[in-house]
Amino acid sequence: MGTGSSQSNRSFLPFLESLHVVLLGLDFSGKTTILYRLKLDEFINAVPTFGFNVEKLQSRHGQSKGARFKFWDAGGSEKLRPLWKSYTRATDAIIYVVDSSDRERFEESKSELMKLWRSSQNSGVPILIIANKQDLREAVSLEEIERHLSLNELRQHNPYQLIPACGITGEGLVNVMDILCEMIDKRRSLAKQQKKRGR
Ligand SMILES: Nc1nc2c(ncn2[C@@H]2O[C@H](COP(=O)(O)OP(=O)(O)OP(=O)(O)O)[C@@H](O)[C@H]2O)c(=O)[nH]1
Ligand SMILES: [Mg+2]
Repeated sequence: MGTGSSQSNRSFLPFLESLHVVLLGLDFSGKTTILYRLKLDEFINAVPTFGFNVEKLQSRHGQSKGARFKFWDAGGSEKLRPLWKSYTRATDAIIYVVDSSDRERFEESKSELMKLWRSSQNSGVPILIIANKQDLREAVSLEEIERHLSLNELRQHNPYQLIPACGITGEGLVNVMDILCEMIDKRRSLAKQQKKRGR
């Protein structure tokens, strides 16, 4: 939980099924740019998403090598946000993208993130927060993002990690699939233990 990237030395056997991941965040935060950077390892000049993009991805390196994912990238404009609920139903993880340079909308971004963690269907779902656009001069630090989004409150509801990134160059995104696998694996192990104890 908290900031930082994957520290574990453990190697993940690829999950048998394809993992369901949803990319959410305000419009213009960089979700679609990140999706295609992860899939193609190149910069795609994205246009605003009216609806959603769905892509199959496979981890090519690290502890998660071989793991398969289905990424749902939902449009973030205000009109489309009510649809986010339908993408997060039974998701394995959420990636929440924040434009680190958009100070004027931190409050709005926090409020959308809060709705996610307050929704019972997202209870315990791991959230990877990407502080995107770190290449911009106006970008704020991770500590500031943590404060502006009240991540100390999120900690009480969902496991999360916060990482800095640049969707244009791909900097910071190399470990994304490792981090997702580690968080998903942790959640499943915890659920198994709780089930055992309940017997
Ligand atoms: N400088 C900079 N620009 C970025 C970065 N990531 C994305 N962008 C730009 O930000 C703009 C919005 O990116 P999108 O990927 O379309 O954003 P989105 O979150 O998918 O937006 P919606 O589909 O409207 O929800 C584009 O012009 C991208 O090129 C980044 O890390 N740095
Ligand atoms: Mg988009």
